[in-house]
Amino acid sequence: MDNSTCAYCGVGCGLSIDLKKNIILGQKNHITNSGLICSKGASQLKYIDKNRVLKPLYRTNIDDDFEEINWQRAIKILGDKVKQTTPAKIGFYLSGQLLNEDYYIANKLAKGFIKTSNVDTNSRTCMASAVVGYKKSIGLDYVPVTQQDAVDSDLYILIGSNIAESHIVLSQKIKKAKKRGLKIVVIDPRATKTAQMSDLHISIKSGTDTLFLNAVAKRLVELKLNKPNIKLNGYHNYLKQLKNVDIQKNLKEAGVSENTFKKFIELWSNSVNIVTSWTMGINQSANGVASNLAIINLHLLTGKIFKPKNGPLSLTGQPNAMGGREVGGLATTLAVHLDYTSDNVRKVEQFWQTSNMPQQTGLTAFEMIEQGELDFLLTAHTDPLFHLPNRNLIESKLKNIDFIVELNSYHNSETSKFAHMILPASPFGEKEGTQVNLDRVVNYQAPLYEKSGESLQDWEIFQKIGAELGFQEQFQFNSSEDIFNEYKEMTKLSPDIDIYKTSYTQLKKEPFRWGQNHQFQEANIIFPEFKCLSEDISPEYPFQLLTGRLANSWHSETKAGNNTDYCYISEIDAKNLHIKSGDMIRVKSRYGDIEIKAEIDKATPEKHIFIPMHFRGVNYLTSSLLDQFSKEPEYKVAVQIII
Ligand SMILES: Nc1nc2c(c(=O)[nH]1)N[C@H]1C(S)=C(S)[C@@H](COP(=O)(O)OP(=O)(O)OC[C@H]3O[C@@H](n4cnc5c(=O)[nH]c(N)nc54)[C@H](O)[C@@H]3O)O[C@H]1N2
Ligand SMILES: Nc1nc2c(c(=O)[nH]1)N[C@H]1C(S)=C(S)[C@@H](COP(=O)(O)OP(=O)(O)OC[C@H]3O[C@@H](n4cnc5c(=O)[nH]c(N)nc54)[C@H](O)[C@@H]3O)O[C@H]1N2
Ligand code: SF4
Ligand SMILES: [Mo]
Repeated sequence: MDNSTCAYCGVGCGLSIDLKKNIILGQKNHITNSGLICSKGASQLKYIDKNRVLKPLYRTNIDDDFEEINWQRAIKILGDKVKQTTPAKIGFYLSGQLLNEDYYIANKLAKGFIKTSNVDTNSRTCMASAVVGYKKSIGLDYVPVTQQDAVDSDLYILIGSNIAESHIVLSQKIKKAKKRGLKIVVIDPRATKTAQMSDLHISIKSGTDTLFLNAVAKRLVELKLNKPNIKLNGYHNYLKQLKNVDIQKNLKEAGVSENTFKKFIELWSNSVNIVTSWTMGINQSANGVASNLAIINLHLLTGKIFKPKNGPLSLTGQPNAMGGREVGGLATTLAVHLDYTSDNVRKVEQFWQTSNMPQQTGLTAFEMIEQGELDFLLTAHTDPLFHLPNRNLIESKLKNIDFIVELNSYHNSETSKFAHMILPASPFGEKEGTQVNLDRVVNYQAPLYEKSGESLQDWEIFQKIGAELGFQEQFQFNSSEDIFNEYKEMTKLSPDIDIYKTSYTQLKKEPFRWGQNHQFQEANIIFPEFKCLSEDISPEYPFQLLTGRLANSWHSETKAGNNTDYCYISEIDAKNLHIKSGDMIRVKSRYGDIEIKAEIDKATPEKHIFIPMHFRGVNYLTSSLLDQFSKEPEYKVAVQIII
């Protein structure tokens, strides 16, 4: 049996793999999953050689077909393209699915040597609002709770988070905990599978969570339940602003009844230990950061934080979204949780033995492409054309980029339609490295097979590019472990990451949770202002579009999932519009339109349409609206249905 880690979601399950029998089981003694596993996790061996890119592919013009070329020629062409332009016109678009080692090398090459800070990741579309929320309130990008705390708490609140389909092993544990008395509240416009296992489902109007949460805060203060257990900067001012909150008005705007609100307040008041989790329903919003603050505030205000079984537990989606935050994969951090200050830049320059690094943050994911000024775009382990909002706009911008290179293991990504070069990356099973799950557990992912064809691990490709650009000396790593050793040394510069305490030898035996001894002395409590920026439904666009996940699919479905080409509408809307399950409909927004099969669904509320984000055309409908602080897209628009 080989031990490894699941390459799908942020839960971060340990795997026991029997290669002779070709089966994957949950690792029994693993700190996170204790033997549990979901169907995606158990079936990942079958994707290792399906539909693989096995050789470098190249074309001079995106209207031509790709031709196979050798590595040497590919890297020479790519290097020449980098040399022909300036750092400001170069962008690296990375992914929360890269391993730490791949991410670290990409960041070092781009920021340290190519000297561009335009290094961002698909995590911008995913949890950037949570990063900003934590940094503003507790001062650090640090998740101060674990999954086990949620399981052991008395009340688990899930806001905009459908763990029954997205964090399945966590949801299995929560289901079990419910049997011994754990209460569950789900706040989601849809009656999701998670809502179906809850004690209270609040079908909130999408985008209004800040209003609801501020109303809760005010009521808790009225009930004298404000008992902070840490020094709160700005507390006086916060309480003053809370006084102006009109509970009735907020509830009305959020579509929550007085009675439901009362039930929620009762559950909060009667629970000793409370954990709150949130995911895309909160983060992907023009008020994403505000709602993150509003959630964390409830815990700060009532002293339900920084102690076991309590606190705000943001759930990251991708397997190494956290690792990406930590190495510095966001354009807004330098490396190892260091922000861009001249002092920090100097420290990092010294560590990497380089000079003249960029002094400022770079372009974030959407901006990188929307601003349309790049000459060179590299994407690794992600498909921006599939996943960025306002696809018609993104397509028009991609067409103007002189050179796009994609690192992918599989054929047929949407971005590959606009790429000039595709470089073959070795996927899960053929690569080695580490990844960090949603509650700071560093796990080891084991190589199981030889690499196929001419594929290389992502970091090896970045290293080749580094050498071509003249940085052989700084990119001489012989193994993933070599890179990890340099990375862990670098974490000594970090304000909080103590990954330097572990090693490959130890990680192969058991995972390591970083930041165990971090002590918080104070936090900031900031009143979150709600801004009414989202598109509301109107007579012309009478349906609210929501997008999200299904249990057996993974994103663009190059791996798990199959043809998710349908949308959900409510029974009542189907009746009014004379739509039957299986009918083709046209869905149109102000930004684009698509054709899709309709399915009637009980979980979808009236005047809503739910399209699985796995449907590749989904982002023809979405808009360019971003949260102003985190630059995370909103992905929610008003649409019309045309029969
Ligand atoms: N099976 C599967 N699991 C996955 C993934 C996958 O592709 N497939 N992807 C992973 C990734 S990268 C991520 S980020 C996570 C995402 O995990 P989740 O965020 O749990 O997944 P979504 O389906 O996007 O769910 C978002 C929920 O928010 C609700 N929602 C929408 N708008 C609002 C709002 O304004 N307020 C509130 N309160 N709720 C709202 C939606 O109805 C939906 O149920 O899943 C991870 N796990
Ligand atoms: N409308 C809407 N849009 C969304 C969302 C939503 O909820 N609604 N969610 C957003 C979120 S949270 C996320 S995380 C994104 C996800 O969006 P993406 O990151 O674009 O989705 P994936 O399909 O996971 O893309 C991963 C790519 O990496 C490739 N790959 C697999 N293994 C390897 C490897 O080892 N190396 C390399 N180099 N490549 C590999 C896969 O073939 C695939 O093309 O979508 C975002 N977009
Ligand atoms: S819950 Fe997530 S990490 Fe665990 S097996 Fe399923 S997909 Fe993998
Ligand atoms: Mo995500």
